[in-house]
Amino acid sequence: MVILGAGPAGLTLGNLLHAHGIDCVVLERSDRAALGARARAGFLAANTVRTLERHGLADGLRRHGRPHGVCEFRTDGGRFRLDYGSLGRRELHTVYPQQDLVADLLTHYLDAGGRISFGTEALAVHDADGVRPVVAARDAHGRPTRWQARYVAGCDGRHGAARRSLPPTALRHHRDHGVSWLGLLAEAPPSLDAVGYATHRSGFAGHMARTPEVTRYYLQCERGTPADAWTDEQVWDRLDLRMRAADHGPLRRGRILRRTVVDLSSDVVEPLRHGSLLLAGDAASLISPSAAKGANLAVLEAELLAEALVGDLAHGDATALERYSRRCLAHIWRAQEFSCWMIRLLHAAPGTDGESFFHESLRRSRLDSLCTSRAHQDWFAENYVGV
Ligand code: RFL
Repeated sequence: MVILGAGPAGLTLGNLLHAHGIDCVVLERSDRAALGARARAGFLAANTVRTLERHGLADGLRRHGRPHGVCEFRTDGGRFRLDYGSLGRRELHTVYPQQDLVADLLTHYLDAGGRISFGTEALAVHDADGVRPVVAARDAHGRPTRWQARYVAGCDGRHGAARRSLPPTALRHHRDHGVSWLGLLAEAPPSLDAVGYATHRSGFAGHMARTPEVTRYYLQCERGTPADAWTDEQVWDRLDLRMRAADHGPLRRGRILRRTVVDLSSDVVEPLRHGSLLLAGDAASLISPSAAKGANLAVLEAELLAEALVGDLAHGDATALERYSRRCLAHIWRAQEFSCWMIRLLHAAPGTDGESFFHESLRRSRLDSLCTSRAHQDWFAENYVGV
C-alpha cells in the first residue's frame, strides 16, 4: 500500500492500516520540520475526536485541546451569540492546531514502526486501472524512484499527484464562490471567548482561537490582493473596524506571523475510486474554510478508507471498498452545502443593482432567522459541529 501525503488524511490512514498489519509506506514531499510548521485548521468536530479516540490517536488533543461551543455574530444591528454547544446535538468543537495533530499522528505512526519517506515527491500514478499501480516519484536528492503496491491512496491535497493522475472519465465539480479571504495568524491571545463572525459594509472579518498565544483572523479582500498589501497596523485597523471594536471591545493586537490569501472555492472529484487509486481529504474534495470542515472530512474519509482496505486486503471482502466513494460523497456534499450556506450568510452581495439588493435582503433575513428561531439554531449547531 502506498499513501501519498502525510497530512491529516494520509497519517490517519497510515496509522489505521499499520495497526491492522497492512504493509504501507507514506511518501511525503516535505521534511518533518516543515510538516510541523504548517498551520492551517484548528477546529475539530466531535465526530473527528471520537474517531481519533477510537484508534488511540487522541492523547495530544485530549491533553492540550480546548472545548469550544460559542460563536458570536456582529452586524449593523448589534451582536448575538449562539451557544451552539447546547443546541442541536449538543456537541462541542475541540480547538487543537492542525500542525499539532499532524505531529501526534506522525509520532504515533513512527513509534509503531510505520514507514515514511520524507522529501519524496510523487509525480504521477501509473497503471491505476490494473492491480499493480506504480507511483513515479523524485527523492530528496532529485533522483527518480518508483513505488509499486496493490493500492495507492491519494492523500496529497489539492495540487498533488493523485489528482493529476486521474483518468479523463473522472468528474470534477468546481465552484468559485467569488470571495477571497486574507487568512492571518496573529501572535496575540484570542480577543473573544467565541468564534467571531462580523459582516460589515467593507467586508467580512472573522476571529478564531488557536492557542492561548495565537489567534487566527480572516479579512475579506478583493480578488488578487497580495498577502502583503496591508501593513500589520492596517490589518489591525481593518479588523477593529469590521469587528466593531469601538462598540464591543478592543482586539488584542500582536505581530502577524503568517498571511495566506484564500480564494473561496469548492471542488469535488467524483468518484473517489479509480481502479487501484483512491482519494481522501483535500485530494478528494476541496472545501472553503468558511465552516471549518476540511481537516474533519480528511479524518473521516481516512477512517472509511482504512475500513474498506482492511476488508479487502486482510479479509478478502471488497464490499466496503466498492461503497467507499458513495459513503464519502454523502458526507462531502453535506459539508459543501453547509459551507456554501455559510459563505452566503457571511458575505454581502457585491454591487448596488436590484439583484444585489435582493440577495442582500435574503442574507439579512437569514441572519435574523438564525438570531431568533430555535429550530434554525438547532439546525445550525448540528451542521456546524458535524461532519
Ligand atoms: P493536506 O493537509 O494538504 O496534506 C497533504 C500532504 O501531502 C503532501 N504532498 C505531497 N507529498 C508527496 N508528493 C506530492 N506530490 C505531494 N503533494 C502534496 C503535502 O506536503 C502535505 O503534507 O491534506 P489533507 O491530509 O487532505 O488534509 C486536509 C486539511 O489540511 C485541510 O482540509 C484543512 O486544513 C482545511 N482548513 C480547515 N479545516 C478544518 O477542518 N478546520 C479549520 O478550522 C480549517 N481552517 C483550513 C483552515 C485551510 C486553510 N487554508 C490554508 C486553505 C484554514 C486555512 C487558512
